Amino acid sequence: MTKMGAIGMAVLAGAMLAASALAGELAVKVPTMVCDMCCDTIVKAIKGVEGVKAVKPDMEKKLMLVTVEDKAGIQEKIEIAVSKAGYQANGVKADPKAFADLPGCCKAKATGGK
Ligand SMILES: [Cu+2]
Repeated sequence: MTKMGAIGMAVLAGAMLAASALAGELAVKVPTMVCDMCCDTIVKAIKGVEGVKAVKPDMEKKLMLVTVEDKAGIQEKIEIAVSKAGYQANGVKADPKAFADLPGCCKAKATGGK
């Protein structure tokens, strides 16, 4: 690599680092997720939040790994979106009305695991 090439690469790496300073991954606990249907519903709800880039579910740990553009203030928005979809997110309980509309299988197991 030429000297100029090396400098160019360093500048590029620095710029990328600066741009992603606030970006990152959040782990959102969704303890009432029991099946693939729950999973789909929650993923869709989180994807609807502005600034969310990707959602990776972890069924076993009952977690949603959310990649965001900017971490500032977004966790709350995600928690509310999940709650409105009928599921608990971290310490935020599911919205009762949304929960009532969930398919029976998801509901029965969710209430059992209080
Ligand atoms: Cu379910």
